[in-house]
Amino acid sequence: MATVLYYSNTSPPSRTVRMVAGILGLELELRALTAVARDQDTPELTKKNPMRSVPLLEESDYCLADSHAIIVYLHEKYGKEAHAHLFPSDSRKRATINQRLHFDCGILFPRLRAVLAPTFWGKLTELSKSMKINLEDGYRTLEAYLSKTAYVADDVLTLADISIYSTVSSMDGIYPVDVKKYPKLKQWLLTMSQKDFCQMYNEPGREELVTKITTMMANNKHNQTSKL
Ligand SMILES: N[C@@H](CCC(=O)N[C@@H](CS)C(=O)NCC(=O)O)C(=O)O
Repeated sequence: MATVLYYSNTSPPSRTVRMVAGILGLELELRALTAVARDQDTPELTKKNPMRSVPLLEESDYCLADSHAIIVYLHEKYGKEAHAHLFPSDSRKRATINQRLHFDCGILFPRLRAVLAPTFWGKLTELSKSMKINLEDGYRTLEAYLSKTAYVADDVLTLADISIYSTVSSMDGIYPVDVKKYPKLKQWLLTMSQKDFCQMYNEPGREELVTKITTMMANNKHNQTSKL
């Protein structure tokens, strides 16, 4: 049975799923979509995923959306003993990882998306004050987590690091993490960026997204001033 992933390279949550699949040694049948062009809105895909988002996982007649739900499913289904630390069975450790995953899904990623969407629509020319405050607040929270443990939820790498890294490595390219204010976060970003699975499945898409966003902001500015 093939495990199909509808994804986009520039999409942070898509990269999360590819990183976890890579660690688990699971081969994915990849179907690339351009989310900005709304490739995911076809009737066929809308039926499979009413949220009309990427990533989307499909195994026979089973479909699952949302990277956070997908990585937990993949770990449960395909994880071996060597992968137990990524999502341990200890109730409190698992609860902390779940909290961090919800933090990424409900707070961090929407704050990045709030920058990406208006940029793609041709509206945003630079980060607003409130966008910067929201990104800073995310960095501050992560610095606090990383002051307690070496990784974001534990002293070892967990699913939470992989999920949060795809989001924050993209944020860092658009609004750099200040090493003086957030030294632990900066170090964690560096440590994560050197891992094989990040090099292989995150960094190329992250580069592409950051270049696209910074170029589009400059173009938006040019287009808006030339209309004046
Ligand atoms: N919480 C979701 C977020 C997915 C998401 O918003 N993906 C973006 C691409 S990065 C997308 O599909 N945007 C199109 C849309 O939401 O309509 C996840 O983790 O999978």
